[in-house]
Amino acid sequence: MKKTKSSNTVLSRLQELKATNKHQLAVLLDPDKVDRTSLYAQVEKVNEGGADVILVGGSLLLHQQTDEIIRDLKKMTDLPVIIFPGSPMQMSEAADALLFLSLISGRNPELLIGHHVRSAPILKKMDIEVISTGYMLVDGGKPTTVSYITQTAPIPHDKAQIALCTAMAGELLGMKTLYLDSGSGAAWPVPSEMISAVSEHSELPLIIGGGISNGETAFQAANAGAQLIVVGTAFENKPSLLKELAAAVHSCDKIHT
Ligand code: 1GP
Repeated sequence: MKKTKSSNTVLSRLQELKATNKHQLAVLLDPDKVDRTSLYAQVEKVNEGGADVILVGGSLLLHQQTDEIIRDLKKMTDLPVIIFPGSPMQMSEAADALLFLSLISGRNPELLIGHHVRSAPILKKMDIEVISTGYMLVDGGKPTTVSYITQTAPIPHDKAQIALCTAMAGELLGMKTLYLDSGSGAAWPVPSEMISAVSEHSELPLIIGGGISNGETAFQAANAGAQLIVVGTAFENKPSLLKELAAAVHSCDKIHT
């Protein structure tokens, strides 16, 4: 049988990380903030910094350039490129995988199932790995673009039990991974207690992002049980920080072996 990108390569890798207690760092590139002409320099910094994965996505879509950016990216790096879509329009067959996000912490039907109905027929025709993802927004200490755009209340910062029950529901609904996000530029990252509560009671690989701005917060997320740590704003502000973040995330592998 012809091996295609729909062969679950990215999901298998995340599951393997969970099974072996390993951790990876993802850099989030927002197509609205990436200039195609300076992309090469950015990707060099990602490669040099020791990141393992590139996520592409953003809550707004000011410029229709997701597909062009991803095609360019795939020529510049061997790292897996995963779409983290802020809207159903953000898709590209050139990517390795797409996180098919259902905002399970919210009660906005469009973001639970509506967008999915519109994008499913297109995705079914594409040669792309689609990963069903329970997306959970967690209070990051200030309003973020994602909380405003989605018009949903995030899970309170100190309510790990709500996050845990939501994660359990996502798992029982058949989702394959969970993304806990305190939103881009959050003042507080997702708390370690919440990450460990979800990680200990769920078989699903965990993606954590929002407000991770230094080695210490990256380490805490990985050490609490996240497999993939996502960094956007910190990389945009200071690309040289990436080495510290990657070292912090990868140092957890040694602790857990
Ligand atoms: C946001 O998880 C991402 O959806 C990344 O957040 O920009 O704060 O790193 P930051």
